[in-house]
Amino acid sequence: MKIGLIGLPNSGKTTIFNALTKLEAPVTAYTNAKAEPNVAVVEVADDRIRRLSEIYRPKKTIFTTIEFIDFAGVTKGSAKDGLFSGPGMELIKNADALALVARNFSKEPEPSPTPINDIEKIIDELLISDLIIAENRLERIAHAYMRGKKTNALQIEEKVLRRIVDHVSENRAISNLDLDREQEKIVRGFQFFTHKPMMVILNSDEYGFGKNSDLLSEIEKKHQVIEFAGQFEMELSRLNDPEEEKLFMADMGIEESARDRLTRLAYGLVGYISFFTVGPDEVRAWNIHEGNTALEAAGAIHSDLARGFIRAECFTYDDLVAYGSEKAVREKGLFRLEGKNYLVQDGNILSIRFNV
Ligand SMILES: Nc1nc2c(ncn2[C@@H]2O[C@H](COP(=O)(O)OP(=O)(O)O)[C@@H](O)[C@H]2O)c(=O)[nH]1
Ligand SMILES: [Mg+2]
Repeated sequence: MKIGLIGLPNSGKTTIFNALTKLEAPVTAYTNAKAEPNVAVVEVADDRIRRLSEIYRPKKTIFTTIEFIDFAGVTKGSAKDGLFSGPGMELIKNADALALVARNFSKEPEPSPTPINDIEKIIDELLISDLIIAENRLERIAHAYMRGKKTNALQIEEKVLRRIVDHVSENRAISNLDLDREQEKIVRGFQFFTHKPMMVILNSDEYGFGKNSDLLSEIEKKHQVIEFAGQFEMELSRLNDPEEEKLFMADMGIEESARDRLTRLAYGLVGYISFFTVGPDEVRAWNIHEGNTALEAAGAIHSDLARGFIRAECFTYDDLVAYGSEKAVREKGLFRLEGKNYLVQDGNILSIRFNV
């Protein structure tokens, strides 16, 4: 999963990127437009995988990963190109979800924090950017019509783009638009910003953290939101001493690391679930979407497994842990054979029988 961090300059994107990735990208005021985007891949610390690894003692243990993109292309007030331009644009267009960082700390020479306004400002920019893309495409479709290329496919595309233009013009995100499967596919191709799942990270200072329930409820009316104490959590992530980290976190009333909290929210937002494959060679976590079938899970592992799919052997992580071994799970009758339409559940352990 790829998560793009966006927000106004000096909202703390790079600080949060560092907290999430334990990296040390330079945190610098006012260098945004020129800076390269920071990109880092981190493992999703799923305790279930650790436990499975203890049980199976495989040669390799493979976690799923999240790629964080600290997008540096937002420049203040350059109306001509829109706020979103510059290096990293392509990276952010490929993100599966966006995390909008809103400043809720004071820092000279920035004015007092106005997170609600900042969120709206960024969303306006995202909407404008989407509108421009849709209108440009409509123009090109009109040209094609004039050259006599009024195909069925183009007409379907035109229709959905017109709906998008109307919708976005009313300041509404494309993710709220009801689209059928075919339309969804067309729209996905444009990688519109407001079509992506989005969360807000309220970046509060150490002193205010945990005391912003009114502000959080206000943001929650429109967005999924999570509060970070960015600066503090970046410093925490640099301690490299889990025990000390825990003590400091407890002091602040933080129960889980920033990365774990964000990961949980992002999985929910994107609709991801995890299933596992186990054995003496490899214990591995995989991500698919909620509602995906056993056949789709097989395809996530390898296209051959989907092509030659026969059955999925299936049991659950919870049963394995409850009864202690695969053998015990079988004896309890909790080891099942599922067909290709079986809806895979979070925590399923699968073994695909196939034949190619
Ligand atoms: N007090 C405080 N300062 C922060 C926090 N997060 C970032 N900063 C400071 O705000 C400035 C801008 O942060 P940076 O991460 O570079 O913002 P970016 O422009 O969005 O990438 C830096 O001086 C940071 O040290 C925070 O949570 N609290
Ligand atoms: Mg930055």
